[in-house]
Amino acid sequence: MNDPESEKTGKESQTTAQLPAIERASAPSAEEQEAADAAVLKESRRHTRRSFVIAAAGAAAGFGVHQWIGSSDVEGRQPKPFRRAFQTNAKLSRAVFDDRALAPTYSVNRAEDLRVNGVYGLKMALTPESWRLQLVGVANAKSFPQYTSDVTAWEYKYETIKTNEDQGHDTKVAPSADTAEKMAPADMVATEKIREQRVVKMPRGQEEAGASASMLDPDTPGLLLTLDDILKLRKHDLVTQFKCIEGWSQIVHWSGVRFADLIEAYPPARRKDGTLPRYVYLETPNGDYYVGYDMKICLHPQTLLVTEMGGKPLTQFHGAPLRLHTPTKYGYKQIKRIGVIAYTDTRPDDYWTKLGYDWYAGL
Ligand SMILES: Nc1nc2c(c(=O)[nH]1)N[C@H]1C(S)=C(S)[C@@H](COP(=O)(O)O)O[C@H]1N2
Ligand SMILES: [Mo]
Repeated sequence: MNDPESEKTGKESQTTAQLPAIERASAPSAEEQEAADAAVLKESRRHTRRSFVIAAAGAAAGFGVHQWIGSSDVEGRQPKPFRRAFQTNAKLSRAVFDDRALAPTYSVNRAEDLRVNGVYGLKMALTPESWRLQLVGVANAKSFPQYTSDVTAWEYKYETIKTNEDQGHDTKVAPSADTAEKMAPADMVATEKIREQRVVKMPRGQEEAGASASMLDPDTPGLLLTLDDILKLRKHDLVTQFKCIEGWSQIVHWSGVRFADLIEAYPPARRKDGTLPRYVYLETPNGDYYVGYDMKICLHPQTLLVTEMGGKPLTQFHGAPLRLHTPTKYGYKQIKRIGVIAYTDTRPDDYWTKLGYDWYAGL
């Protein structure tokens, strides 16, 4: 992590990776690019979720065509030119992306506190002891002590206090230190007795993108893992850059376990030809936020199931007790508060893809 080589690579990438690497119709001049960058950053600070799309579209197409994009037809939620640029980018990244290539890492003293951005599926505080990981598609699942004939029957408990107003993707709003403190898992445990808790089977699809098409059927067998089960895997630290498609990035110190180690400990049932299933589907408890991944990305050595950030346990809004980090994908694929991991051969649904964003979201 402290090796000067990777530190050097890191710096280089930092100067070039401020904004999403999106294909442009014609390359803007450095000046135009700078103006566009400034405009996007300003927009993303100033506006609420509605302008998330528009601000990003400005960045995609370059400064000056913003108006035209704003008035063009909308496919899904995404203006057409943006969508086209994205499709080209996806093809490109599939063609050139080496799955084993490592993202730059940084020395830990450069790590910052990550801002909070996006609280879909996190609005109610989850009672920590009620957390389980529903793991589906495991080979010989019945041979594990955590086996259950229906993982979907697991009941998550929530604090009855509603924890947060809808922050959407308004990057200017972060919970006050006070709120964040109140939501810290340790605190939730301490005040447990004086707080009402209840089991909530929340109705699905309450958030903007609607219900996931990949939700598990009732009576899906699998494993119910506890956080202790996860923490038995080898601890792994990583300091990488986290990039949000809204145009900001931060260096973050992550700790947790490698996704690859979970897959090794609880291997997927193989296909008839002996190969691994192609995809992995993840969702929050009760399914309000969900992402789909290629198995290959989950096996990438820098793809982590994160339990700590900056050396401290994850807070509620950062996805306690378990979130995903991969430096190979934009933030919107990095799901917070994982409730389900399912190995599958069907390409999974994905929250932001439903709203017009690229499924791969590759960096
Ligand atoms: N459950 C959940 N996970 C989520 C989101 C969300 O709204 N809900 N937003 C995503 C997006 S767009 C970003 S940029 C990151 C932000 O993570 P942070 O709040 O820890 O900075 O979380 C990602 N994972
Ligand atoms: Mo994001």
